[in-house]
Amino acid sequence: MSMVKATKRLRLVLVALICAFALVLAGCAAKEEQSQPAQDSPQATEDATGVVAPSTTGKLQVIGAQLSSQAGDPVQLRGVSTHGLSWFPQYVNQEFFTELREDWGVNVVRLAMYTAEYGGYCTGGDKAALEQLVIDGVNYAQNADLYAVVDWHILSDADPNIHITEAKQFFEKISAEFADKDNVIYEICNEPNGATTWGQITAYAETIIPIIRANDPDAVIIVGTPTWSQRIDEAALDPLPFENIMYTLHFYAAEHKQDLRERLEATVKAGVPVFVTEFGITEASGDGKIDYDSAAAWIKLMDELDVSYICWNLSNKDEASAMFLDTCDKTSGFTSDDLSDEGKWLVDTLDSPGI
Ligand code: IDC
Repeated sequence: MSMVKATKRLRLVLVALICAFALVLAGCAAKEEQSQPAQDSPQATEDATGVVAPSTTGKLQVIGAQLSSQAGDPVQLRGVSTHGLSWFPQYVNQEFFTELREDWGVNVVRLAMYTAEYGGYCTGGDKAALEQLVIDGVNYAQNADLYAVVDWHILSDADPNIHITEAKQFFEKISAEFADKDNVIYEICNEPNGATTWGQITAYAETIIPIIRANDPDAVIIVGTPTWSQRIDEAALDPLPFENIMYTLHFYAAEHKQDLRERLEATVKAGVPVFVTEFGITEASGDGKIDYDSAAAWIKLMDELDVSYICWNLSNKDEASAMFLDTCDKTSGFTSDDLSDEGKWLVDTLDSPGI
């Protein structure tokens, strides 16, 4: 080999080495950048499954309109609601709640305890059994790293004052039970309706909230609004005089559309904290057709506003809002073949990691 050729080859080898070294350095820098958490983003509190959870966000608080972690970072909860606990108690089990967290990627479960319908707490239902289901549900949720919403599910009893005596007893007992837990959120009246005014709801809330706060001084408490929890605007005009309060908005996407979305947007942008503790993508009956376009518009808006939301319902009832097919009698270990159209839509929407 000539001297010139050898020098050229040496130069080429050197250049290649320098390039390789530069590439390695650039790679390291990029990796370092990726591993830096985005300081001011809510993503900073996400864990390995990609959603925020009690173990990383701790006891929740409300800052302005925003549900927030113990440290003050914005938190969005996304999850599922049971059907009535008297109707479908079987889905309250540890295996399934763990699966909800790990495979479905949710971070909140709502425990819907009807007060007046079928086996209702205030209309002859088994109070002790229902309380135990709520306690079990909160414990399973805690073990699975989920927040739990304890839902006093008024419906045909349109005014929460109708059963205020039972509500006082229930919330006193249950908040004493949960006083040391960081994963509990109280929803004190699902859907006031009929002629019930915000003033009547306020009177009820001003009785119940201090009872909960006596045991659990900072708990987040969610308050239903008139007209099946659609009139968050009325709550906004006359907010409750307590910290860590949120107001309920519910929608069923095939019936409730742009005007209600505009109400949500205006209310949240005005600084009022709203939590969508129940929604479906069907008609308001919980059955009928699904409206995927309206559902997509709702999800987009709630995600943009960082509003938390919980989908109705965990059951295999023969209705379109049930997550499971009526032919499926499993209580855990679900696969996508077990899901209804709404169930499939939900796991797609949540980008669920394991189902
Ligand atoms: C529905 C259930 C249905 C049950 C009925 C009882 O899906 O199986 O028979 O309650 O009245 C709500 C309520 C919620 C309703 C749901 C669908 O909070 O209890 O569940 N819905 O109708 N508000 C708007 C819709």
